[in-house]
Amino acid sequence: MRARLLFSALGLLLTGCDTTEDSCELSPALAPVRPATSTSISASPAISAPLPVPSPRQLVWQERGMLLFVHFGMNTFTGKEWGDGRESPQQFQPLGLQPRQWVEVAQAAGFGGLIFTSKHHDGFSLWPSAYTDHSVARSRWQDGKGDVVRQVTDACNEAGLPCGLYFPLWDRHEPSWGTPAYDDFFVNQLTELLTGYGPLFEIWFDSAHGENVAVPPYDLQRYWNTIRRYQPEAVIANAGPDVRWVGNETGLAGKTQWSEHDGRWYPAECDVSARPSWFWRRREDGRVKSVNTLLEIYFTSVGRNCTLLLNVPANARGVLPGTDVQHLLSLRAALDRLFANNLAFGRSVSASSFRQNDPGWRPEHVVDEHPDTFWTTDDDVTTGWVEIDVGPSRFNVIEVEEAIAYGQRVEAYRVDAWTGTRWRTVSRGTTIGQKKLDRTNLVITEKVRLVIEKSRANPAIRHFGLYEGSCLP
Ligand code: FUL
Repeated sequence: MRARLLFSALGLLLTGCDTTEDSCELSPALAPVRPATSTSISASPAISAPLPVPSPRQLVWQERGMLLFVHFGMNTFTGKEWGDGRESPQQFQPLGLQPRQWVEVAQAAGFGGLIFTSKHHDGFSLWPSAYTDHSVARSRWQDGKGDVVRQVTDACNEAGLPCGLYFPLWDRHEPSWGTPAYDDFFVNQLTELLTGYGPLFEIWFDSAHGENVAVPPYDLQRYWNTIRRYQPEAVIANAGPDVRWVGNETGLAGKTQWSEHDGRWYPAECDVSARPSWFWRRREDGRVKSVNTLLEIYFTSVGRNCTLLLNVPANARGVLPGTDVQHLLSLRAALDRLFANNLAFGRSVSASSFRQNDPGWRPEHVVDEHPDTFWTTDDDVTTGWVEIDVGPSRFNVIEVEEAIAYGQRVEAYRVDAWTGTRWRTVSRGTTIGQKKLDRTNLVITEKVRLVIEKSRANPAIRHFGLYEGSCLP
């Protein structure tokens, strides 16, 4: 009910997924109807991990699924994407800043956290930094006494929504940029943010620079040490050791997607804007990505072992614009509807084998909806199958998850459906990881099997789901 109440509180009428591009209706769904999970099931026993594994902070981060990115700052008022740092602080004048609305929308739409631009390349700091003359303290907004970072972090903390901060390496206002003194400036500002605003779950370093800009030798290790010192639970993304950029800004991960990278655990994040630009521009109010496009992005990011960082900019009033909000809530409704009924949940299961014949690793764990139980085989067994008797069923979406706490193992898999006389392959793929979503033609069957064809170590599968979606991109 919570999602519904918030919809009406936000004064939104959700009648369709998109009046312009989408062909099928998406009315708001109730909160997801997940099958009840048995609390009596305890976690599967640990297994050895001969591969790189996530740190605790990375593991928590990879469970977050979707994150809301909010771009807001000087560019919101100048209409630029990259300010040059010579903008007058007087131009920053939000008339009705409401970070609580951002947080309500993020929670209603099911985001696992919010990341906010504490400053952008123009260097205009949205908190009253003691280390620059280019900040909200020099604006007329709230007589120069305002602090946007405070308002955003407070709103998140009050609502229990994890908050992260975007922070660029390239500061076009700061005179010391490009000299060794810049590292001190950078660490000083970073320390203000890390120590003054409560817990932060992610620091998003933007390493973008203009085309002809000579990138100076930033002391990244010192920046990382500062974050570890003051916010040890925060992941450091992009120019950082915990989270890597997927390599484009379109929300598109490769079909083969390893969280292991260069011999270490380094999962990918897909950042993409719901609009053509990262910052709000009135002329783009009619160019918000359709719900179908957002759903497609969900499949190609979250559904390919990545975290999705989806940007919705706040407008010049300081609120998330109505169309964008409507699309986010409709996306949530579409996801809730699609994943409400796992046809494999609780069904009877058999497997080629399971580890030491110990029930802690039995194949039923792939359909128990318990995040900490999994099916695995003996150490030397790197292929195998799990068969699920689903009863008369129709599906067109397959969801598979590995127990990534023990590394990412599977290199090739397929899903077969029983035709009545033989197995027919309905989907095949390479990597699985945190989550893999495959779309298929409508499959009508009574039995399904997940076949692990190749794995770097004994496979460890924690979840298998089958769903029927009527409105898939
Ligand atoms: C890029 C920036 O240059 C864009 O303006 C935006 O902030 C995006 C998220 O990262 O690299």
